[in-house]
This record gives sequence, structure tokens and C-alpha cells, in this order.
Amino acid sequence: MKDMLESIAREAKASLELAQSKQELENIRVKYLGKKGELTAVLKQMGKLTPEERPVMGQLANEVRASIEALIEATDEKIKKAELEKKLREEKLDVTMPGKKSELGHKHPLNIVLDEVKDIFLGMGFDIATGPEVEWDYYNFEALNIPKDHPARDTQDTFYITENMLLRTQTSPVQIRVMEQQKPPIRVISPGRVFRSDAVDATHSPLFHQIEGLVVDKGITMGDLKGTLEAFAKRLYGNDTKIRLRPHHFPFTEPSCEIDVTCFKCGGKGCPMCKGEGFIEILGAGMVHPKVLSGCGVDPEVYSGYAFGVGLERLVMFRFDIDDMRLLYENDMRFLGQF
Ligand code: 2NM
Repeated sequence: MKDMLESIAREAKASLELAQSKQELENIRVKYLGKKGELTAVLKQMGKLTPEERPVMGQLANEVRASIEALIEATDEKIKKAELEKKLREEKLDVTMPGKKSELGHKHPLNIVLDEVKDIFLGMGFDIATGPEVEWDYYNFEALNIPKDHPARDTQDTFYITENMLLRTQTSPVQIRVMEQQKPPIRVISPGRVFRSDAVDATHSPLFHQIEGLVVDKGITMGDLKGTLEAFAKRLYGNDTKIRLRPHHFPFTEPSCEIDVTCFKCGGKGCPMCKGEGFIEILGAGMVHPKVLSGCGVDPEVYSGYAFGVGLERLVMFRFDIDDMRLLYENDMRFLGQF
């Protein structure tokens, strides 16, 4: 039995010296020390020994177990160290390799043009005013001279939250709030999201963006309106741009007009872009209705003002020759990457 124990110790030591991996190490442990291992097998034969021999063999067996365990531990350390060294060798970093360039985003086309429009008006001394997207019926309609029975109030056109609360259909309510809160001279633009119950197609969306402007002071005339918006059109589309005013009707302005600019594609000769017209409509405008002024506490006998509204999507579509408004909302990188 002593020979058997000693040969187990020898064999275990020999195979441990050759072990290269954790798995091999585990196999060796099971082979010699496991429940069905060689050492256990020997210990099971203790019964055959004389009472004198038993403690001697018992102690020897314990020593063999302890020495194998110690060797396993030492080999385990050795393997771990070798594995780490191998890993470090394999994962060596080449700091001279070129880096991966992270892609830089850019402004959305709506914001490119919005920022230009803001810059142009800020440069002319306008302030930027904002207000709630969820509005009272009063600010969105009543204060703009659109009473309850007015056709422009058709429920089809608006998202109502309650009977008196809705998603604003224009940013004019912001200007009503400005007139209520500030004394003239007033010079503001109010860019923002507006909502209408329209079906989606190439030129309509239930959510779009407007930029409205308002100037109120003593002696403001249609001439101020025309000069300012001409300067705006020239800044936006180039110095050769001409504007044309056509009579129109809005409930909140009197007189009212629509403003066309010479076609940026053909310069006014007529082409498919302007449908042969030579002009493209971009703005609605007019002199603020006296009823609107007085409703906001501005005396129409003392002050006058002009206002205008422009749809941001239309400006962007003309600027970049985009034929479908939906492209502006779909966030398709193949589209957005072009700007
Ligand atoms: C437009 C066209 C004409 C407008 C009027 C007002 C206010 F609040 F002063 F009455 N704000 N915006 C206006 C005038 C808007 O959009 C096509």
C-alpha cells in the first residue's frame, strides 16, 4: 500500500508538470483526488491493514493528498500566469494605427433654414418670441378676429383638447401674448411648431413649422412691410430676387396680401419649378387689423403694425429642391446626409 501511495504521488507530480490548461488540471485532480479517484480507491483498502499499520498509512495518505493539492495550486498559478502573458502578447496595442473617425452629425435642413431666417431678422433688430403649443381658443382664434362662427374655425382644421383648448394652428397667438405684455415699439418673430388636422401628403403634414413676424409702432405702413420683406427675400434667395404683392384676405390683417418671390430656379422667366409663373408664393402678410390691436390693449388710433407668416417647410423645400415634405420628417440618413 505504501508503494501504491508513493506511485500515486509520483504519477500525479509527473502529469502536473505537463499540464498546460485549467481543463487538464481539473482532469488530473479528478483522476487522483476525486471521489472515484486513485487515492480514494487506495484508502478504501485500509480495512485490510493491521491496526498498527492503519495510522501510518493514514498519515502517509494525508501527506500524499496534501502534496498533490499543493502541486495543483502551484500549477494553477503557473497556468494563469502563462495565459495572462499569452493574452498580453496577443492583444498588444499598436498605437501608431490610425484612429476610427467618429461621424459628426449636422443640422437638420429645417434648422439650417430656420437659423438663417432667425439671423436675418435678428440682424434687422427683431427679437425672437416663443409661446405654448397647447393654446386657448381665445389666443388662437378669438383674439385674431376669428369668431366662433368663422369658417376658418372648421373643426376639421384643428386638434381640440377641450372645447376651449387646442393645439395652435399658427404662431400668431404668440404675438397676441407679446402685444398684451409689451408696449410698442414691438419687433418680434415667433418661430415654432403648429398643428392642423390635415392628411399627410407631399405638401401637407399635421405638424409643420411657421415663422410669423410682427412689427407695431407709431406710423408703421405697408411700405415698411414691403421693404422689410423684400430685404428678407433678398438675403434668403440672393440680391437679384424681386418680390410681388398680391391682394389676399386674412381675418387678422387689413389690408392683406400674399407675397411672391422671383423663382430661384429660372429667375423669373418661367420653369417647371414655378409652373411657368416666374414667381413663387412664400409669405402671407398684412396690416394688423384694428380689432386685433385694440383687443390686445394697443390703441389703433395711435399705433399701427404689420404682420406676416411663412411656412418653414416650404422655404426648405424650395431651397434644397425637395419635392416631398415627408422626407423632412422620416429621419432617413440617406436623405439627411445630403445637407
Ligand atoms: C400670416 C399672414 C398675415 C399674423 C397676424 C398676426 C397678429 F397676431 F399680429 F395678428 N400674427 N401673424 C399674420 C398675418 C400671419 O400668416 C400667413
